[in-house]
Amino acid sequence: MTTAAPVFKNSIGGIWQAAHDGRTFPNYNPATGELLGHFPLSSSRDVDDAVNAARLAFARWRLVPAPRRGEILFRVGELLSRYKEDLARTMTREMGKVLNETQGDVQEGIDMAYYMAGEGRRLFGYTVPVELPNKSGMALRDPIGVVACITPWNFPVAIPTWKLFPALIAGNTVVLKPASDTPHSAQRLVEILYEAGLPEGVVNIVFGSGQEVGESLIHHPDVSVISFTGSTESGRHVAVEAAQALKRVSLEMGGKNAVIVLEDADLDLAVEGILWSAYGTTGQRCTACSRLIVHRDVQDRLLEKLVPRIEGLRLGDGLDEQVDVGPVINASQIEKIHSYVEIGAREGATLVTGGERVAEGELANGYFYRPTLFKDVRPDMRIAQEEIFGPVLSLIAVDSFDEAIAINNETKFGLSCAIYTQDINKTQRAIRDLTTGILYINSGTTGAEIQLPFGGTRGTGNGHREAGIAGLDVFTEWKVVYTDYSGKLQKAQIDN
Ligand code: UN1
Repeated sequence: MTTAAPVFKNSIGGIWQAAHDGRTFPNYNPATGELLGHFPLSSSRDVDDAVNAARLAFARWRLVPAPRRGEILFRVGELLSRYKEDLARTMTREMGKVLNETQGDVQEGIDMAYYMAGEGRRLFGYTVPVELPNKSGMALRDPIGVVACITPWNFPVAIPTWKLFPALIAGNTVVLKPASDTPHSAQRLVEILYEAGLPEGVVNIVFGSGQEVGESLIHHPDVSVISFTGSTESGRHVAVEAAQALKRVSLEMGGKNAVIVLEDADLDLAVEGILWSAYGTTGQRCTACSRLIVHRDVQDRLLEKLVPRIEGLRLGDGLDEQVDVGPVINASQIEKIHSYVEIGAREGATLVTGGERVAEGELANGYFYRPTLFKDVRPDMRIAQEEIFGPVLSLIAVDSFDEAIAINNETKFGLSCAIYTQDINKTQRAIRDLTTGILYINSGTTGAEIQLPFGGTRGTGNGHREAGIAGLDVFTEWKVVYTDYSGKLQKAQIDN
């Protein structure tokens, strides 16, 4: 260790502690290269301890009445609001996205805290009439046990809260493994949970690599549920491994989300939505727009408006309020983005703007990539099919609404999609025919709110949803109770 950068610890059973073997890894600012801190490079022994602490805490936490659990989440919401600015700055420093987006990220956590806190007084089950007299039937939600949450770097507070808060309100306990590019935001979140009065061991955090910490969590016999958000490649691996062990898995992975602009669209409105959803968060959202499907009649007019706006986006350190687009997360990500730009050029797409790394002046030590647009993209090109996770947008021109729908539906993903049209009949067809988990009409592909289900079709996930009431399904098991108060044996399907 070379500098005075702070050294952080895992939280296991409510106690902050170093990894067993004392190893650490560094955390850097992607805008400046500055060393921010050191975090434990944990091993399977640390995971064992964390899962054990969560298992012990489960025995008590499941018995805490859900409204009481909710009170803790209300306090978490209050504390997240109080620390919002500070947390947003911490996040911008380690993740890169601009301050108003990191504030939005924390806000999603606040929203989720209050929403799930309220669930403490609902957590609805239901009763249904049964076939026999003097007998009742009801279904209620049971917690499952220890939940492993494996979270990505692009929403360092929001995504952990989408998993933790429903898991907690339902009575589960958690081991959180945050992405190693954004450990500090997750560390602060866990500190805040304990400040709000969470009992020891109910949430544990173990820092380290996917290979070691992630693998150990997936294989641990006392982990009952795995909730994963990240790349398709890693998600597939989690699914295969967890299937062997018959564990419940929720996967939220990639997207190749399209904005469809029809010939009757309000083009000025469309430009705003495209800019925000393609280049906001430097394109690093799973909901980011990376395909622009445009009716050929309006392509030139749209480009006239759009290209100068893309070129006017200011790159820089997200802490600077004049900046629109921050850096990408790390060296391998910027290489991946650039390699896709080269692939696009080789495939015959026309580069309209961008297509290069920027490393001059103040940007010299960061991972900055010029917002990029390709046109003349064919739907079967790799840049139109594969998730790039960066500020690269591919324009595909079409001759009809039918063609736009078909192209939208022909990727292996199905998270989000947007359509710009003023024709109410077309919006109804869009609702019916677009294969997508989330559809936006006359706004961009990002900005899902936490009270509605979040997730996608096809290769985006495995059928589960996060957020909203549906978000509880991953973390609860339905238990059905029949009570026979007739005082005699009644045989269902025979006596009735
Ligand atoms: C993600 O990119 O993984 O809808 C989540 C949105 C945000 C969440 C994105 N509320 O863009």
